[in-house]
Amino acid sequence: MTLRNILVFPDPRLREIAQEVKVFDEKLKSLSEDLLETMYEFKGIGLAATQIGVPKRIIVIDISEEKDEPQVFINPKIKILEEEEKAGYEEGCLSVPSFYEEVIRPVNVEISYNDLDGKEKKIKPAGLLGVVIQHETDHLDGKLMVDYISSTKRERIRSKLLRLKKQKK
Ligand code: QAP
Ligand code: CO
Repeated sequence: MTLRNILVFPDPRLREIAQEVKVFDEKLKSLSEDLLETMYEFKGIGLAATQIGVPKRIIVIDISEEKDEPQVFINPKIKILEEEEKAGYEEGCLSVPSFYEEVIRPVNVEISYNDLDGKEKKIKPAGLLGVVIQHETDHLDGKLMVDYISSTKRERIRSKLLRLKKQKK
């Protein structure tokens, strides 16, 4: 297992469209382990491969209290079952460190995905799990939580994070 670096907004690599996974091999398992290790290290509840600079359609999530329920979703696809009911959640993102913004998303969704062995699965996630899957799947399409807020707010976050990055160098 290897701890990976997490890209920070506005890194252009966060805007890439990730490629579908077609080969379910040991390399995929090892990459998923790296994602989980990196997510746990930085106290996250979700991480997408795009965030470590690997544009493949892989996301990992653990929303459990004890941090002992890792979940891996390969090639996740979201189907909105019902457009009317939406809910707001104060979201964070390891690629937008220390900023939290409310994002409104549909509540009733169905997720189709592959497991690590390539088996096709389908779930109807409840509550936070549905929110995090939607947030992480956005990353695979180059979309970020800051795209849901006003451009003024987004610009402010952008310049703050750029300034922090230059300070560190
Ligand atoms: C996505 O984000 C998410 O700013 C996962 O300083 C989170 O794990 C979707 C984190 C909440 C919906 C609701 C953020 C850790 C973790 C930070 C994360 C930070 C340390 C973010
Ligand atoms: Co994120």
